[in-house]
Amino acid sequence: MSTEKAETSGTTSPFDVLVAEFLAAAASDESMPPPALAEIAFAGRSNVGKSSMMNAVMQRKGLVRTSSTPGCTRSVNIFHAATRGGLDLHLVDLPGYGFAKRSKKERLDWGPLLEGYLRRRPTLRAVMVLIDVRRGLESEDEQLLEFCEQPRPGNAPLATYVVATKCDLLPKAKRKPTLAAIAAACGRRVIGFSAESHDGRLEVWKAIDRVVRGSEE
Ligand SMILES: Nc1nc2c(ncn2[C@@H]2O[C@H](COP(=O)(O)OP(=O)(O)OP(=O)(O)O)[C@@H](O)[C@H]2O)c(=O)[nH]1
Ligand SMILES: [Mg+2]
Repeated sequence: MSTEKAETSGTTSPFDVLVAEFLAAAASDESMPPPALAEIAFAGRSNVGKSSMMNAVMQRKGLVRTSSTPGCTRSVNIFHAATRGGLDLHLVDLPGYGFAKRSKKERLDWGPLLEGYLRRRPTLRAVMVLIDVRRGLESEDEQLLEFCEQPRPGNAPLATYVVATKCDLLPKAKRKPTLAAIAAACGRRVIGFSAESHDGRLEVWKAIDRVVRGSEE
């Protein structure tokens, strides 16, 4: 199990991540570790920046494997994180969708893994749906949001958040209007994020905090 040293900025925050470690990788329902702590999952199109966002959220470089080639994350990867403010939870990296170059067999194998995890994981509380700020919400993202918002028989409903990643790739002056346009188009609040600058990290942790402490409205 790898526990890396936190990147610290000098000042302390309740959302400093004091513990961040890999817990388990599951390629099927059967190999999923037993449910324990509350889980927050990161989902979205291949290459959108799910694994990079998790490293930024956990203040670790290279704990979660990332790649410039789409299709990097191929199983449900569960990490344990504990914050200075007392949150103790799992962050879950999911394989991306919309990657046409995968073999047909792989595509067929991953659908049920993702859907099964989202539907049946009793400890799953929220899904962060990541979109590329330059592309906005695409039909597969909308389908995923709809899927996550359907009732989960026997399990608590999921909170969903739309996170627009790679905001650093937009000129500064375009960030606010672009986020506002995406929010207006999908009728939801959108959190802007950058794994490069860590912009949006606090907002993400505040959302996670509300969900995990049960004060989600
Ligand atoms: N400029 C910039 N690049 C980013 C950002 N987030 C991710 N990237 C880059 O985008 C590529 C994909 O990042 P990953 O985090 O591996 O993406 P992923 O969504 O986990 O991809 P899959 O596991 O293939 O589904 C890498 O080259 C990252 O360095 C960001 O906020 N800004
Ligand atoms: Mg990944």
